[in-house]
Amino acid sequence: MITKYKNPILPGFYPDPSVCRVGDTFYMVTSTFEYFPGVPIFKSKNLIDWEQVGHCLTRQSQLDLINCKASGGIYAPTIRYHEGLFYMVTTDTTGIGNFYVTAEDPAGDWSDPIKVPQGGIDPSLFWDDDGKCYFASNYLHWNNRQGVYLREMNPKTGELLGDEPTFMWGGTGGKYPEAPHTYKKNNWYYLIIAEGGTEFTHAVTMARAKEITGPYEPCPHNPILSHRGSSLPIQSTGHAELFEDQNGQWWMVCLGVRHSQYPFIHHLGRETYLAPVNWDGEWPQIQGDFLQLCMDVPQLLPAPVAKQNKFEYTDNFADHELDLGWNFRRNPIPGSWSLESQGLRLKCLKPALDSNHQLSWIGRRQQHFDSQTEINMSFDPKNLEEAGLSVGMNENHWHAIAIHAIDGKRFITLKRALGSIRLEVNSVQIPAGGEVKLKIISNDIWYIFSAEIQGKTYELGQAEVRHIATEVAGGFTGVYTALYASSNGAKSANSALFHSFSYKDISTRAHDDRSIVSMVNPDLVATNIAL
Ligand code: 6LW
Repeated sequence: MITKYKNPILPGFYPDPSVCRVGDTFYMVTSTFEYFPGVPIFKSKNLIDWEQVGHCLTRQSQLDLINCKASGGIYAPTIRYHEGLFYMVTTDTTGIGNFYVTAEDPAGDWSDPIKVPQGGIDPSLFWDDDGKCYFASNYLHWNNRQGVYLREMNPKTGELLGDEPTFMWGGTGGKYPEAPHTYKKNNWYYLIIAEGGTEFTHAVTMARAKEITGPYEPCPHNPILSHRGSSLPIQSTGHAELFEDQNGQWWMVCLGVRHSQYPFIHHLGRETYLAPVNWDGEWPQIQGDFLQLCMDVPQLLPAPVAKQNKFEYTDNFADHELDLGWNFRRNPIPGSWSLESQGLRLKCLKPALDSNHQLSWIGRRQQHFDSQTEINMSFDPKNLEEAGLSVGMNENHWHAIAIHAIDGKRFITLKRALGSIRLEVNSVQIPAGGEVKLKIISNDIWYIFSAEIQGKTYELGQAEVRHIATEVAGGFTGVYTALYASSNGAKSANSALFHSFSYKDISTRAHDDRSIVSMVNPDLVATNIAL
């Protein structure tokens, strides 16, 4: 029987996935750049439904992002399990460089960072059968040879052994040979890497050797995965991890992006995709050669698959802890936010929404093209204070509905940042006091903004998705919708209270991942995944 599942398995900004398996449970981590806490960790029994169990970097002593610019901070992590301990190795590109943390329980707490004194990015660990542990990272410039470099490492201390790193492989000629992972199969050491850059020309290539130090011979059918030059709905596929399930079936996770418009843009971020992999004896092959939004699999793992996650979310902030899907941009200032009986309180801190300092800002990833975000909040602004709901890529590319004051009266304004341009698009006076509902509706081209107070709706206008997309804003991340409060540089003891947040998938068209199965072929609903 053919079973189907939907890609991406993690929609929205979840790039550079890495997976390890312990028994019948899979664990996955992804990159987080300037966002805190760093490196979410998910677990799954069936590879389709992933439950976030925590973050690997939850303390400022592990991750200091205070001066981190957009798309700095944490690059690609690798997760491994060895003799009772989980290891997560990554690079803090604006901090301590390559390091790893360990935990017995993946939900945490994770250890303080152990620095590894080898440069480059995309670090990876590999334990050989003789117990030796190896650290590999990619260097763009080392002895004039770009590629993956390997060194034996003491996993208790991070100390590197031997005189200098060994060059493993530089790929097939694409730029940025990176994202190395090493596996051992049938007495061969297989090295998988990404090359071509994380854009349209991204590709996954492989090589193998009889000794871990090489010489490595390339796979005769490289790249083993690339969507370059194709018109497939998923593009930029690369940065892959291979792993075997408990039944001997191999799988790949990798990043990819979904575009809209022409020329193409993407704003949801680099997402996590899954593909079954077959070995022709010698080399791995992606089933069907390419990643699809809806994949056929001979067999899914037997864990119950009730309903593939729609990634919708409602929060009344009634729990004592923040849901794991919320992120801060840079480390939050202690005491600047709190959960109270009536909701989430954010203090009006001096930094404005376009500041690259620590903000009073808390956001969640936009995960669908067609979405609706709604919040209820109370805020009584004075002077320069403002608070509201934003949707954006980084400090210089966002749209926001701001509640603020002019001459002691309360206003709502649709504001925008487009590079160095700041715009106030539409401003309306609203009654003083009372709860305000703010709403953002999106499709692949527009965001539409409105507010409601005392039963009256205020249409605030619309703004282009393109203006906050990666192709305009730059970087490696994806769009967040966020709650924020600021005093725009003035002294303030004021705060905003957010009572509720809701995010829904409202897709009605085939381009959106979560609707594609029922839109394209209603028969598929009858598979053993209840969609
Ligand atoms: C990451 C590199 C990459 O370190 O992008 O797409 C970089 N691949 O491997 C940032 O995510």
